[in-house]
Amino acid sequence: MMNPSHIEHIGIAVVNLESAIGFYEKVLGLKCYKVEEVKEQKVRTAFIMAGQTKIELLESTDPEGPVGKFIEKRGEGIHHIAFAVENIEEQLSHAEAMGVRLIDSTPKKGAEGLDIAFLHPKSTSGVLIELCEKKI
Ligand code: CMX
Repeated sequence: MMNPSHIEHIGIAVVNLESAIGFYEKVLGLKCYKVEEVKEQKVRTAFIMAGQTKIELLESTDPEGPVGKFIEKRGEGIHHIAFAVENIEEQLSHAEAMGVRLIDSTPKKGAEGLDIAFLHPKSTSGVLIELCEKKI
């Protein structure tokens, strides 16, 4: 079993990072604590904490990247849910053995230094799921 300890973040695809940050800061009164580009994923990300829950805003840096294609097909909105796990490589093997289609068979480096890997939404009732692990 994967037994995730918590939802690490909720990813939201946006067209314009600065204007989306404006909504969260000026309307909701939350604070964006970091903006980071993740070149490998072709996104710029902004992080906001709402209590213990992290929101990751995602702006595409390339129309052919995953978030660019998502926005073109579906528009802005919730893009993925990320679960914090331990031993991410073992969790990927477990998921594959359970018949889940993996997007990443080995972890990649994501924002905030996390090791990340995605499960395909066609195997997960339509929700793109990210596994992530903070390795020390
Ligand atoms: N949530 C739910 N469904 C999604 C989806 C998402 N985020 N993205 C695509 N899909 C759906 C598509 O709508 C499509 O469904 P239909 O066939 O019913 O139309 C299906 O999945 C497959 O789509 P596709 O067009 O064949 O494939 P794409 O080229 O759109 O790629 C995916 C889809 C999920 C494989 C790709 O987006 C991917 O590799 N994602 C993982 C990486 C990523 O999202 N990185 C950005 C975040 C990085 C970070 O958090 O740091």
